[in-house]
Amino acid sequence: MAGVSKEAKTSRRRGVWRLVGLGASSGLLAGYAALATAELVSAAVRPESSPVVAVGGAAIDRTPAGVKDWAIRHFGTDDKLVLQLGILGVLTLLALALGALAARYRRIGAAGVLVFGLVGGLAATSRPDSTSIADVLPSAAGAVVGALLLYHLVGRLRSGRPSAPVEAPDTQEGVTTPEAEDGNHPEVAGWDRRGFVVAATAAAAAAASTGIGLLGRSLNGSQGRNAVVSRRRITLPAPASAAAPVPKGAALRIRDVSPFVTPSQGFYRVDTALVVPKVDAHSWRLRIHGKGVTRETTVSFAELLRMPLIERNITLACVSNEVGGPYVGNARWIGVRLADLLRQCGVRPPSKGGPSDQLVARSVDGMTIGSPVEDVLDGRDAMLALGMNGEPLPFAHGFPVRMVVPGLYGFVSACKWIQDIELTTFDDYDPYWVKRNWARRAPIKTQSRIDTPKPFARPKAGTVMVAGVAWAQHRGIDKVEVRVDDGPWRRADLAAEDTTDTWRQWSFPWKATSGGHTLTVRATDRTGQTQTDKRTRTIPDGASGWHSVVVTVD
Ligand SMILES: Nc1nc2c(c(=O)[nH]1)N[C@H]1C(S)=C(S)[C@@H](COP(=O)(O)O)O[C@H]1N2
Ligand SMILES: [Mo]
Repeated sequence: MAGVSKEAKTSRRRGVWRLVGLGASSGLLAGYAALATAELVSAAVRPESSPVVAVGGAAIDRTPAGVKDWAIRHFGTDDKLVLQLGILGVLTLLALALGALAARYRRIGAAGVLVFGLVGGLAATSRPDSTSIADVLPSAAGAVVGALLLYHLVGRLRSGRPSAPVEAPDTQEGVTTPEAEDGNHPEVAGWDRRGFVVAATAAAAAAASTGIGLLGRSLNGSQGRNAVVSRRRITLPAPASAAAPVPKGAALRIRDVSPFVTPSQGFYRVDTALVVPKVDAHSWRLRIHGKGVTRETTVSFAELLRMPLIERNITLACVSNEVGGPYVGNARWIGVRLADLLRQCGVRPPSKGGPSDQLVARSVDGMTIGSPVEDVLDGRDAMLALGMNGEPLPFAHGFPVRMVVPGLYGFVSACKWIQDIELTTFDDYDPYWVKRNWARRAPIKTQSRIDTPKPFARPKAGTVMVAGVAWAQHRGIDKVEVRVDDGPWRRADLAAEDTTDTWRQWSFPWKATSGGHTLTVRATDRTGQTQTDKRTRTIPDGASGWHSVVVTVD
């Protein structure tokens, strides 16, 4: 650089930064235009083929079990939103970087966009629910639009300079001209400002309007219209075997205790689906096949509706529920007794010589969930549920059909959007969660929770109602005890029992004295087992330990 004046050097440096900045902006625009295009095309193909959804799904499947468990615990049902925002954040950074790179190396930058398209396309076609090569289309279209736009925009940054060689590839020359005639900033004299602004504005407007259009569509939920219509047309018949009326005393009149029946809207949701599957009940089929199935069967929704239905209250729990956590709920389910259907297919339990000991349920979105055949056939009310709390299943809870097995955690029993049941063995097949280090067999652990007072509440001295729920599905709750600080365990009052498959409310009138106190609860089930104080993590087969709440009495 000998002989170049200081000013010229500074000017050159500023010019480079400006080029990088404009390049990064071009990258961002191209990136968003690519995403908008991909989303638009995915709306036509199917929502799950969107690169964000596909890459997100692939990320979920590859997330280490511990991280996923952490995400479920910390973000709850928002875990998916957090993941998608994270993906958008990463894409934004990558787009900025690619744009800056493209300002210097135009072809490489544009090629980089195509590489992202390739990643998105591969992710979309390798998702378990992908059945068609058409799933690459959103990523491919997005990548082509993004690459062309980036190429064009970055080209504007260097063209328009009369002396510039035509398509001078990848040089910085254009920016170093110290003077410009037209009064533009001298550092970027060589760029086609008008062309850039026009193209950038057009791209931004197109991307923004597509984005708004897509938002509107997702808000009014026009996706899966057939599924919505099919759900609206369903009238659930009266069950052949109704649930016994819930005893009057099963629901305590205490504020802040979990209601005995959890409303569907408030029912916890845990699954790996970034887009809730919208399945048309009309075309839905369930296939039952595998080892020991002598009569392979495919049933339709209408056929299930014609079978004798059972109606039962069953408390569902998630293995990711921490002690004191919210992932447990009690609903009234209506459906077909699974054992009836399996017997019609010739399935026998292993204890009667049947060759299969694992029932693998497969959902439309590729989830696999394995349950012990013995449990499903042992007389408990395992069912293919068609309804929840008096209406067809909500989409988020598995419409049109899901499994529910009393006593087993959801990840080993409660397959939503089910479409296939395969009889196999635990030796031969590891379902989704087992591949990720969760247990093969996971009966629900006896648990109890304090719903009120809330942690760090400040009740007044005097009688304070301590209350909550306890569950030990299919064994039943026999006793709940409460301890204040390090005092003796004292029996809580138990609400009436509905069935052994449902949770039980409890209450304990506490003579609270002022100061800080720790309230602890434990339950004992009908087998005589008292909930252990040994704290374990949720992985691999559910958390154990006692729930405590610290309060300050005024
Ligand atoms: N298809 C599908 N079914 C699924 C899951 C899933 O991720 N995909 N998650 C399971 C888990 S871990 C639980 S705890 C229950 C939760 O059911 P809910 O969301 O209706 O409460 O669904 C089970 N069924
Ligand atoms: Mo779960």
